[in-house]
Amino acid sequence: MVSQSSFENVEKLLKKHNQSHILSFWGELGESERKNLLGQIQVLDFAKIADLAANLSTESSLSDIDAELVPAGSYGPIGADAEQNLKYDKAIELGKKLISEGKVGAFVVAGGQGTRLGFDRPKGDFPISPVKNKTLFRIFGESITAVSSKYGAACPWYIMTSPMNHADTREIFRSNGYYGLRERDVFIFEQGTLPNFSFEGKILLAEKGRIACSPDGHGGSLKALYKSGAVDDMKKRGVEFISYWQVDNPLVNIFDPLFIGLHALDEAEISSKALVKTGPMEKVGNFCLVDDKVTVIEYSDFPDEVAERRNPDGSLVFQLGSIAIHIINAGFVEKLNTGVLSLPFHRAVKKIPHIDQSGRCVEPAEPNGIKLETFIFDALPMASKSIILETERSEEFAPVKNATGVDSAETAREMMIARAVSWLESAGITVPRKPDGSVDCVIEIAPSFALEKDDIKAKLNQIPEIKPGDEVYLA
Ligand code: UD2
Repeated sequence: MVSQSSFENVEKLLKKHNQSHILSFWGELGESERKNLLGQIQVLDFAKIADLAANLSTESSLSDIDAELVPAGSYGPIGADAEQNLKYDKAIELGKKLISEGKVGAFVVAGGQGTRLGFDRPKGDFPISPVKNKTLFRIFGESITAVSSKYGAACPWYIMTSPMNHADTREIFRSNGYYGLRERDVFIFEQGTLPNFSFEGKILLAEKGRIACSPDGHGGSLKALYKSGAVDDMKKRGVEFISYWQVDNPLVNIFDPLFIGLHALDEAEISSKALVKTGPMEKVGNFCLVDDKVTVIEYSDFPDEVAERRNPDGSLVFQLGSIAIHIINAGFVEKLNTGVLSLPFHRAVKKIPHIDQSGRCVEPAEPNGIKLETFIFDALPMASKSIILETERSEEFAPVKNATGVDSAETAREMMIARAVSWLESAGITVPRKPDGSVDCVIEIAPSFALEKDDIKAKLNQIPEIKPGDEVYLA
C-alpha cells in the first residue's frame, strides 16, 4: 500500500516543479496503479526536467558556434597513401590480435520503432538478404559466429532494446536459436525512457495512472550498458572495446581489424567511421571540430548555408558524414557513468496520444507535444581522444530506413548484391552482366563463406559458374 507520507512527498515535489496535474486522477486509481505511478514519478530527474520544461519551446540553434565550426580530419580509406599504409598494417595486426584475445564485443542498438519502414515488429526481424531473405538480426548473428570461428574467440553480442520491443526481441532471439551463438554470449537489455511533454512543458499522461514516455534515444545506451550489467559482463570476459552499430545497416563490418586497431593504437576512447556525403543534404550527422573536439552535428541541426559550403575544388567543406559506427572503450562507458553523465536532449515535435485534464483520451491529428532523445555521438567531445576513419559506402553502409525510395529495403538489397559482385569480381570470378552493364544475377554471400573481400580467394573452388538470371547463395 502507498503510504500517506510517500504520497505527500511526491505531491510536494510535483507542486514545486509545476507538474501537479500528474496526480489529477489519483482518487480514481486502484492500489497497484497508484504504486506504479508513484514509481514512475520517483525515478524522474526533476532538476533536469525543470530545466527542460523551461526550454522546450526553444528551437536548437547553432548560430552561436557557427563561426567556430571547422571540419574534422580523418584517416583516409585503406590504400590511399603509402605512409598511412604502414600504420594501417600495424593497426590491422593489432586489431586481429585484440579480436582473437576476446577483447572486442559486438553491440547493436535496436530500441527504435521502425515507424518510417512501416514494420511493426522489432526492426532487426526485418527480412532483407537478397536470396535467403535473412533478417537483419540473422545477418549480424551469423557474422559474429563467423568472426568467432575465424579468430577462435567467443565474441559476445550485446543488444539494446526499448520497453516497446524488449519482450518481442527476446522471443525472436530465443526462437531463432540465438542465430548460432551460445545463449550465454548474447546479452539483451533495455534502454531507459523519458517523459513526453506538452508544448507548455507539462508532462503528458498516457493513462490516468501512467506517464507518457518514449525511449531515451541511442545516447541512452551509455547509461543502459552500465545499469544493465553489460559493462560488468564485459569486465568479467575481458572485453575492452565495444563495436557499436545501428540495427538498420546490413552491410556493417562488425569486427573490422583496421578500425579497432587504429582506435587502440591512438589510445582513443570513442571513435567513428565516416563516409564522404552524397551531397550537402544527406541525412547523416556532420563531423566537425568544436573547441578542438570531434563533434557530430545532426543534419537536421546543421544550417543549410554551412552544409552547402564548398572548397575551391568543389568538394564540400563538411563532407564527412557519420554512419553511426563506433568503437567505444568499455572503460569510457564506466568513466562516464561514475562521473556525471549528462548528454544534451534533442527535441522532436510529435503527435502524442494522451489523457487530457478532463480525463478524455486524445488522439491528436496534429503534432501536440515533444519527445526528447539523447544521441550517442554527443559523447564524442567528452572523450580524451576520438579518431575518425573514412570508409567506402559500397562496402559498409546500406541503411534500411524507408518503405520505398532512398535508403529503403530495395536500395539496401541492391547494395548487398553489388558488394557481393564486387568481392567476386575482385577475386577474378566472372559475373554475368546485361548489355547495359548492370548485373544479370542475384548473389548472396553468407558470412560463414566470406566476411571480407580477401576471404573469397581461399574459396574459389567452391564457387559455381554463374549464368545470366541465376540466383546464387554462397555458404
Ligand atoms: C541516424 C543518425 C544519422 C546517421 C544515420 C545513419 C541519429 C540522430 N542520426 O539517423 O546521423 O548516422 O543514422 O543511418 O542518430 N535507437 C535506439 N533507441 C532509441 C532510438 C534509436 O536503440 O531510443 C536505435 C534504432 O533502433 C536504430 C538507431 O538507433 O538502430 C538509429 O535510429 P534512427 O533510425 O532514429 O536514426 P536516423 O535514421 O534518424
